[in-house]
Amino acid sequence: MILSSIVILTGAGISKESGLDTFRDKNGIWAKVDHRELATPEGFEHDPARVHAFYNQRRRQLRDVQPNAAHHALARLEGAYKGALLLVTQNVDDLHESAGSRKLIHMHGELNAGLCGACGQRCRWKSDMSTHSQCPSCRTVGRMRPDIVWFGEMPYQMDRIYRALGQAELFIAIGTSGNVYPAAQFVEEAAHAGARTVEINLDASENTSHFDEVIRGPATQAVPDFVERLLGA
Ligand code: BV8
Repeated sequence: MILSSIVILTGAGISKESGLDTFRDKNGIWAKVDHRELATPEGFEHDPARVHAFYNQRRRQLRDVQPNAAHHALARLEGAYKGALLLVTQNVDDLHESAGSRKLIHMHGELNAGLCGACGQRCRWKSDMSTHSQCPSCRTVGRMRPDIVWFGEMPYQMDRIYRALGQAELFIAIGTSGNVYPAAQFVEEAAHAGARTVEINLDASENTSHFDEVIRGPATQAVPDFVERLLGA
């Protein structure tokens, strides 16, 4: 049997049960702060110290959280699945790689990475960052920023993602509200290419109606069940 190629998109909901906040749930991150002040280049330009503090707090939090059963199930799927598989995450946490996922794209960047505004080099960054931080490549001081894709910026590896969506026979979206573009459009790209589309989410998302199958429930239960179903097929 020709094994299908799978594209998986995850959002903040897959990390919720590991203790990380989502964005648009009632007590989500954007309910407390305005994303235009903290997750845009203009916001960083206007008050870099405040934006650094926001990301430093979230980067520090990664030391205290662990991947959950949903992250581990996706890593297991990658290891056991003989067909092509690509995991695209909107999340900036490191829980997928901690669970063992390797065929992974962080389309919105990563908390554990820095980007130099002077030389454009990206680097691993696990400690606090400030307006006094120095770029390890060009040594410039004061031009480091979190390697996070902010609103109005182009997400990473879009060509590779669209190529995978164009060849997908199965597209699964997990823990995302379908509010943010271009990620929210991936289900339509995959469907257009003939993929079967499945949404695994706690609540209805903005684009639930685009999916062939909808599985309602917490990721730590629904994702391992779905992976067993897929591997057992
Ligand atoms: C771009 C980094 C173009 C920051 C993020 C009007 C219409 C259409 C588009 C736009 C528009 N105006 C502006 C735009 C473009 C904009 C956009 O989409 N805005 C939205 C608000 C309308 N998009 C952009 O700017 C993007 N770039 O378009 O560039 C371009 C073109 C050419 C040249 C240059 C540029 C860039 C967007 C990236 C922004 N950065 N993150 C940070 O993390 O600090 S976005 C941010 O939202 C996060 O990355 C997050 O991942 C993403 C999406 O959120 P979700 O992951 O879905 O999380 P959310 O809380 O929303 O939902 C969680 C879900 O989980 C819920 O449904 C809940 O029910 C579920 N859940 C909860 N618990 C569980 C669960 N599910 C299962 N189990 C559980 N236990």
